[in-house]
Amino acid sequence: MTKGYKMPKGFLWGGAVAAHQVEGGWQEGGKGVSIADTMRAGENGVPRVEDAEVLPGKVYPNHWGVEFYSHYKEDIKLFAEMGFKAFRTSIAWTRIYPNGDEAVPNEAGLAFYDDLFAELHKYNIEPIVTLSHFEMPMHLVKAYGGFANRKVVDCFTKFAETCFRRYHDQVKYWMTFNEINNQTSWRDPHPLLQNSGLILKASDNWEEKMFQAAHLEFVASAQTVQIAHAIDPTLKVGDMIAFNPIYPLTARPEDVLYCQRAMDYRYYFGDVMATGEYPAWIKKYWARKGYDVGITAADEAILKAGAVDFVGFSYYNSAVVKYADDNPDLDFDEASNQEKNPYVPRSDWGWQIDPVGLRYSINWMTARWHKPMMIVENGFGAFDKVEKDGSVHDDYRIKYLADHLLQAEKAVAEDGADLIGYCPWSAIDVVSASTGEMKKRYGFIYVDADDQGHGTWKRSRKDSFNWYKQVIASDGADL
Ligand code: BGP
Repeated sequence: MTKGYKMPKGFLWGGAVAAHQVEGGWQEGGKGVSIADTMRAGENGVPRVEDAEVLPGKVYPNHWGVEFYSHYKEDIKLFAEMGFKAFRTSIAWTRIYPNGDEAVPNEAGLAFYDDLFAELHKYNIEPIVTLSHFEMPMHLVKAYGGFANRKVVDCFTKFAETCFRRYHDQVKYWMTFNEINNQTSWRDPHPLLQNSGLILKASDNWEEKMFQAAHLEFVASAQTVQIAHAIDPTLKVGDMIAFNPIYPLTARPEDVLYCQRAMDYRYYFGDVMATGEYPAWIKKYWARKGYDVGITAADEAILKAGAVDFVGFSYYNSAVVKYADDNPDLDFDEASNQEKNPYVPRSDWGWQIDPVGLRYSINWMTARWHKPMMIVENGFGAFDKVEKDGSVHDDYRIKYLADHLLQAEKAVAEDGADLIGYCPWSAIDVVSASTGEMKKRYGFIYVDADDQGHGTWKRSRKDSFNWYKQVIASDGADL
């Protein structure tokens, strides 16, 4: 249906995936073992600390993904058919540095991405690349403790530099760490392993460790921005923030104030990466808690000189908080972030569906960070049903995406936001990051495979495929 809005000329219409969720070929071409390779099917995705190994007899869905490693030409052809102008994926760190700390990169891994990017350019599709999407080499976790250790900052920046030198002619848009701020909602040690490579002991203060690791990721990211610009000033490096706006449950001033703190807490990551500085409140917070985050004067200079060029973000849902009377210090607790919003529906996985929240989020980020923005994930995880003739009527997905796109278009047309691209999750069905399952599907393209990795891997077009094709062809006018 035509709604009267259009995205501007040159807008990067595309789709997104991550290497570990699609590629498979986990031992092809000299690839090493990453954190994602230890993720088991159906066990809530993220590996348990004690199980962060590849054990015989267990099912590890990222070992095959959707076999993109061997099917990428066929898949890119389908992306081109939809009219993609951009495609977001990640480079599996373990293809380039199998252990993460080698002196020289792995040529076979580098060559794979040469071919992948060349294939995209054949169809004038712009690659958008995340450097770290939950894919740290397992060796860096075991040998150094992930981002608990400054050695890993050097390993990451070396990996980034290798990628920039090799691919700067092919790839202009880069992002450093996927959903870097998700660590605040993952108080359990396992997800911290997924994001920053930390394995925590029961005696550790998870929050202090999280702030310390995030700090080293900020330093790594800021150095990466500077390295990119030195190698090729035309490169654009962004952060990647998991953005779900938090609303106060009521207009009670305490609820509103607490909500403000919740937003500050979840999005200080974006503050540091966009402005190069920590906000004042967080330093007070650390002092009150007695945390030593280990920030040096040299680090502060690096952060200041390495602010990102754009803000990449994912948007799936919104959240609601309520102030508790026994919390005068406004300490943010993720448990307070689980209130149900009576005004919005929920998905089969309980995610609140809130298109208007996307417009609000874009405007919030614009006012706060003053950067160009790119939606690098937005989508609807659902059980898809394949009809006898092979078709998939995913009208629920079309509705979700159309409703969200309309709000993004309004943010541009009515509010003046500088939105440069839209890459919904996911370009093709992928293994779910939080559940390790295939049955939570997001793609425009159906892949015949189940949670155990059984199937023909045949690709087919869902109804949303044809819908998105028409959206792109009309620059977003025809939703
Ligand atoms: C984000 C991740 C993606 C992706 C998506 C959907 O958190 O960056 O990797 O998977 O969410 O989440 P899920 O697969 O858990 O439904």
